[in-house]
Amino acid sequence: MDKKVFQFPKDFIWGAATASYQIEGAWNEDEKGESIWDRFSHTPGMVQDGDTGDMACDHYHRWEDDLEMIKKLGLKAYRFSTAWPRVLPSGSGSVSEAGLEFYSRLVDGLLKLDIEPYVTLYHWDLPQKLQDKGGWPARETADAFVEYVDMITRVLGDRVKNWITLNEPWVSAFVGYRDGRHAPGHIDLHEALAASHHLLLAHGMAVPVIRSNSRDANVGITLNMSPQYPASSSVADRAAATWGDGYINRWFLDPLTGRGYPQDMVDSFGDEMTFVQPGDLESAAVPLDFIGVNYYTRNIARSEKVSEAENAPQTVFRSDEITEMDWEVFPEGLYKTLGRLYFDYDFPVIHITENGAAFNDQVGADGEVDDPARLSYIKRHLEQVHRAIEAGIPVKGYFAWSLMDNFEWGYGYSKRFGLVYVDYQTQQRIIKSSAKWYQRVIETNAVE
Ligand code: IFM
Repeated sequence: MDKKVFQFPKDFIWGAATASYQIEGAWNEDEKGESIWDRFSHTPGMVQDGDTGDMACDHYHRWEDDLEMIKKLGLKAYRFSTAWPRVLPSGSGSVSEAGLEFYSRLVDGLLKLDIEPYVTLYHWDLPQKLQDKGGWPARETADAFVEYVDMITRVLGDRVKNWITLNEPWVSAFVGYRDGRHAPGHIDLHEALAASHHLLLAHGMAVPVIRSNSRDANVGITLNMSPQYPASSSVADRAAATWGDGYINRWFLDPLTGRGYPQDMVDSFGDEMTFVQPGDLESAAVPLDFIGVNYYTRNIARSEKVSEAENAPQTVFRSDEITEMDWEVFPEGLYKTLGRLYFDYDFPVIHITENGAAFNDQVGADGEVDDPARLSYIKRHLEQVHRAIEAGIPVKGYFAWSLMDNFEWGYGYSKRFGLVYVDYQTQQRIIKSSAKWYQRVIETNAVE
């Protein structure tokens, strides 16, 4: 039987993504200021095995070789983030020329190799000095963000044409300020809600600044999304799915698209939300050129409000295929998510700014890293992307997470998401078999 070939549109953008704290290292070099992740990872007990991003992939020093590697993989686009405390060590005020030059050289290097830069302006490394003044729960942090964005887009705006204001603000707000599993490690719902609001405000205020400093730029934001599937058809499970959707998906999607905060969630949180000021929600709903979506898995919602025995029999179960993050492999959820962004929320362009999987990769006796499970994960997700495009959904780009193994936040270096293996002792990079396969996908513009 003939193998099915999924041919992609000719201008489809094939990329891979990283983030500053996860790869750069050089945490206190040149004039770089301390970030909340430096502080958090240096606090005993916060990160698995005491790992820190002090050295990470040493990308700050090895960036030229890394760009060569990106070129070798055939990537058309590279998504990376700029570290706010590298550019403005105290978060506002004095600027680090060394920091600006680093990113300027990186952008020039990419353009020279004909690789399109996609720059994320905030991927969780808030300057610690701003956290000391209240962090994201404080409104002033949004103003400081605009100052930082103005600075960096003035310098890079002539060459960078694709900007992402924030990466996964839900994680910044709720995992950082409600669950305490991420920096700054607070456990306070009110703080998390205020943080989410100021992140939205920061985004909304930054967009026009980016547009004025970077002519003809495409500007968007990246959200993590996870479709919710009720575990049964019971009222309780369906309500749990609606709640999960409100929490993870609608809490940011609705205000970004002019619908304001979802009332069911406002009621459920029971917070006065006094931090919302007139005009804020208009500002947050600024029109965007694209939405970035990070998709990894779905959630099966099972109500804890009634006992298992009282609830209808569960009919939806997670499959046995689980990644090292304990996330179910569920490619169809990506199709569902893309459809929703277009049909329900009407975004004109969608980029998948992250998708990928952590597996326990090993270097074989031959020095190679064979990772068939990752290859299969990416392949099946790309098939869903193709399906979405066929259905008329404007998906224009796909960025694998991640270019290389890196610091996986609270899990330290224990989870490997890379297309490229990193030996953290020697900093040697080894191209995994999934990357070789992806290289072929890019070359042929098709998934086979
Ligand atoms: O590593 C992270 C990334 O920084 C943000 N999105 C999810 C990835 C995997 O957990």
